[in-house]
Amino acid sequence: MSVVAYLGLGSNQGHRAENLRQAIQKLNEQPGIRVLRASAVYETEPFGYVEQEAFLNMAVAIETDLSPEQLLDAALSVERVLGRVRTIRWGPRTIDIDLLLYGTSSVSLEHLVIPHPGLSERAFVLVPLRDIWEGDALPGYSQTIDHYLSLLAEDHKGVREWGAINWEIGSDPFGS
Ligand code: GSY
Repeated sequence: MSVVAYLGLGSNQGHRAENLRQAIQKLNEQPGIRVLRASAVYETEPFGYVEQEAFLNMAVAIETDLSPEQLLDAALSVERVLGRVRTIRWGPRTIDIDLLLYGTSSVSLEHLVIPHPGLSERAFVLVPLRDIWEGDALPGYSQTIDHYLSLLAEDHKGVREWGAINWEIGSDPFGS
């Protein structure tokens, strides 16, 4: 049985747009994953550890036959292929792939929690997700994306639309 899941992607090292584009392509090449929709790309101020470069963030909707843990393994393998090295916990990264939502399911394991905890407090996740979310209240949360965004103070938003990635034909319109 297939499920629609939502992933958050981020990059603040190297060729950020190219990292995002390759991540989407490689996710789409994984057995049991089909990318359905992609949000716009947003440039976002770093959250948590602020002494690092700005991120590019986006979100994708996928259709998947994989279980949540298999999906996590697939996301981690795409991160590895794209050269992600885990050094400092909140530190810079070539690519980060977060499992945000998996249908309406909740998962609570030591290494995997879905819906993603902190989702409702992070504009860099909520704004891209709003582009592609087909629903009302977020599963596991009682309210809509707009509601949670309205609770974030202006100076905690730090999210600017940056462009779009044409991941389907594999081109890079930015060259930066
Ligand atoms: O949680 C994902 C990695 N990450 C990000 C991010 O993707 N975007 C922004 N703006 N800040 C972040 N801090 C971390 S950690």
